[in-house]
Amino acid sequence: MSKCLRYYDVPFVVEFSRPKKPEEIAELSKEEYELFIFLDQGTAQLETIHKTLLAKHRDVLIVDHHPGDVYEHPNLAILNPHAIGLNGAKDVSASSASYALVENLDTHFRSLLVAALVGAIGDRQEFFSGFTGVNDVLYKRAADLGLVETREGLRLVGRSFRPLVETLKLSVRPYIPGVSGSLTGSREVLDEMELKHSILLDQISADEESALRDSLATRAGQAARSQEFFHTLWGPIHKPSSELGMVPLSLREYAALLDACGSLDKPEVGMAVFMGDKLAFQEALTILTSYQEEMLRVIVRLLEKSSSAREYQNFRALEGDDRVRVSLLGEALSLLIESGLVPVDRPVIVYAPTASGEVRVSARSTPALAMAGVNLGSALKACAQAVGGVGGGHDVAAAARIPPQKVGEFLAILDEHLGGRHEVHAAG
Ligand SMILES: [Mn+2]
Repeated sequence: MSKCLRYYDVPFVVEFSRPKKPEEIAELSKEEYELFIFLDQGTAQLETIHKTLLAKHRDVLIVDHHPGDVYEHPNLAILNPHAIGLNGAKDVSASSASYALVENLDTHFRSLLVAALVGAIGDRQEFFSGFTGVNDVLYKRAADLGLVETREGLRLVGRSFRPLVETLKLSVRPYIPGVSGSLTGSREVLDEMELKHSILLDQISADEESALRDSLATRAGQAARSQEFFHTLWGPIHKPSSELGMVPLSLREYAALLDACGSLDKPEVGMAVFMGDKLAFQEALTILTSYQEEMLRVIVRLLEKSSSAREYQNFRALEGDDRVRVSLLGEALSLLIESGLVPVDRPVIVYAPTASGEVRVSARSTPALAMAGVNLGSALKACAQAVGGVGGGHDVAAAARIPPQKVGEFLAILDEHLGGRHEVHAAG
């Protein structure tokens, strides 16, 4: 969207935020801008946007892929896949939707297909079987235009820019037991295969790469002998035909780079990379390393906690703590699931106190559970509201913030809600 505005010489200001709260949107209405664009949010906030911005006849554009009721208003343009019968949770990310919009303005924006797919991958919309829906259309278009090339391989971060021993040691997707976080373990794997520690993953032969895959899988042991682990470790690697920085990255690595910048409160660095800033690229790579190191600490902490996971009839709950960065717990849970280290026969949640005195809840399930009717977004929204908190999100990934004294009550209500007994009432 920024590239589009810049191309047409439209001055603009970008602000990165979580979905805005009502009072923050009210604050926004004091700004003198002619147009407000909400990306990857806005649908769930439409009522507030209506009362504040639209009521003052300010122009609003919403490009979003979260579910919610939409309606027409003379000052509002909204593009949301859910409003036209598509599934925003798996077929369209906010970046795919933004891309669709700018491509309709001018086909020269087609080079941005790469950015659209990075967004879809970052939103975990690339499945074992590939992309679906709009994302699949965009992927095929990118491949046809020669913008992206795909081959099978190890889907680790750092293929072209880190010594292989570091690539292994820093791997969080998947988390490889005995290797991730362990320099000794990573060295042993390479020594057994007589591979140099300093070689790049991009430099080894295809045979060596599949042998490395097998030895990583063996080392990871029983816990990682799952479909999830295998497909997270090995699969299609998409490489763009032109690079944004000094080293070639796969689309998945770009997604990891952006996610790292966002998670460590430097989203503007990730954006600068995509706007073509080469200096920012170097900084982003450094942030990526810090992020992976931090994520390893969170994962290890969560793994320690997973032995004491509480089993409810309709979900499993891990209690985190504030010894690690609480904002990374949801992503850590996703990574543990993808690494086959947390079973997903039912949804899993993790909760922990935040610095602001609330309890943050992150919930994850699978497309299979979503197909069976489990909707975490609506469940967390209803159950958080029932205890005086806020929540929402997609069917397979959602989050909530609740008052600390209401945790027990929230968990009980959530169990009832997910069990299909939708009468939400206070416990007791
Ligand atoms: Mn999104």
